[in-house]
Amino acid sequence: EHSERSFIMIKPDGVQRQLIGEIVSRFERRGYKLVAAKMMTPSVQLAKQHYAEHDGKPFFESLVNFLTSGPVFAMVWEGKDIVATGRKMIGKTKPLESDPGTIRGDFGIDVGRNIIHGSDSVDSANREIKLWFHAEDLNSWKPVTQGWIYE
Ligand code: YYY
Ligand code: MG
Repeated sequence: EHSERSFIMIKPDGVQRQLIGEIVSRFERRGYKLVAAKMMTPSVQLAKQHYAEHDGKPFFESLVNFLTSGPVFAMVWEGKDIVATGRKMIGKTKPLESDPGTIRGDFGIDVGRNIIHGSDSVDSANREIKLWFHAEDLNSWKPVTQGWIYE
């Protein structure tokens, strides 16, 4: 119950701009549960696998270069409708469409420096979580606040 999970990753620009705390705080305050997190610099292979759907597109190479340019903060968040809600909290891909109040809309300007990634479907989430985390690093736990967040 309420066990949907999403892969959320603060990209190198978000880490450099010291937005980890701000972003983690937004998900915590919303009521979502952190089940895994790690800081790491992704390999080119991992970045290419992660963005495999964009292989061949004009921005693919610069996207992979950007993602591997420094540490990212990779996370798994859990809760009711986290995939769709996470995308709303992140904001749209196109800068002109990323509304104020969203992470991209509050902190970013350029599409190639858009601070954060979030899975776009439950299937993508499952694929990405497997790609970035070992199963034993996903923590199942019950926050004491649960009864005050879910009816
Ligand atoms: O899922 P989301 O990150 O919102 O966008 P995608 O269409 O999956 O593209 C992945 C990533 O690629 C995007 O976050 C920035 C980059 N990108 C780009 O640099 N230029 C584009 N025209 C489209 C996407
Ligand atoms: Mg995407």
